Amino acid sequence: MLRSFCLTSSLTALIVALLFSACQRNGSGKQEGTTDSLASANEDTLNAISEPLVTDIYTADPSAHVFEDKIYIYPSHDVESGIPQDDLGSHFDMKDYHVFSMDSIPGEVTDHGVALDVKDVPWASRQMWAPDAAFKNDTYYLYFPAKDQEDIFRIGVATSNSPTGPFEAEEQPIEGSYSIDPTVFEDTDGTFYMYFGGIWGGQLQRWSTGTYNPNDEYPEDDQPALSPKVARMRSDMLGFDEAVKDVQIVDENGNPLLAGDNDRRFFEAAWMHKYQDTYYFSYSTGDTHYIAYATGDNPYGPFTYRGVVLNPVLGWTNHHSIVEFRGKWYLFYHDSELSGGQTHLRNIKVTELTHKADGTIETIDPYRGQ
Ligand code: FUB
Repeated sequence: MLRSFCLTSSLTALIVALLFSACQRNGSGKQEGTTDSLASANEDTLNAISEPLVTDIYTADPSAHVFEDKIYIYPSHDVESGIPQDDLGSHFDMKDYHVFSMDSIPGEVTDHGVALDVKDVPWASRQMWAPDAAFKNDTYYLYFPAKDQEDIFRIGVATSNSPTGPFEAEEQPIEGSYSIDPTVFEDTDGTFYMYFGGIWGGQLQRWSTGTYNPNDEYPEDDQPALSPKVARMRSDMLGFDEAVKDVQIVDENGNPLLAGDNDRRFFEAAWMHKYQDTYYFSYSTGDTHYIAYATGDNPYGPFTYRGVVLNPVLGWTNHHSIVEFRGKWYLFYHDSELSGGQTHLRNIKVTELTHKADGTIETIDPYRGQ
């Protein structure tokens, strides 16, 4: 089914025409472009602000952390497995994770090889989607979503004594976990929280009653949007220390963002960072392709929508992390430059991010001339 792509940023008309107008809805709720056009448009007109960090394999969804005064990146490892597109996103058929490190930004990127393979996760069957990592108790924790034997997304945890792995997975997924895109945030008091969730292919809409319902049920457009989730982590970091809660994202009047507010409502790719005592909850708006952010005064929210961190990138998905390193703030993100725009074959990138004096974040255009 052809579907027009409502790109509201000001990419050049040529890029818009070539890259996006032929977008086809694929089953996962992701959209696929016409590869040939994308490849030639990419070569001729894409004027990206940053280069792919890794060029020999496809990488996406970069979660960056500073451990031992280095940057460590925990991305998805995109592969072409030949699985046709379907409504479940089955073609995002990732099988393992690699960890990368950088001594400086910019700087050389080291690939530390396979850190965890789906075949070594007892409960998981397929689709190793966007991961994250944390460090506590002299242990590194890798958090990752994957489908279980019933094809339900759960969130797993694996441990290592090194930031680069190899990681050993727990026998079972985290109790009470579901959906995708876990991110684990350490507050300044040392408490860790996991944020997670993603709609459409990420299955969050199947959990609105608290238990799994295999039917996709979405709120009406004039009803509050589905909320991302949060839970404080146990001190052993292997499970939740409390019942999972909704993360409320509200507008400037304190009203929840509505399901029909596609430019602003949560879709997937949660991330949390703290800057000058303010909590910044950022996320992808999915089918409108922004990385948006909302701020609050505590880790549970509510968070008030503030604007856009990153405008749409080449490809369908937009997914990021925000990290401070040696006094500067960076946005790690991805696009599909290397594959000429293929939705499921992406490459990670990094650029500097600016917090303005009024507490807002300067919106980043991933391509010059927008
Ligand atoms: O990489 C697979 C999925 O695509 C991620 O989990 C989403 O955030 C989107 O980037």
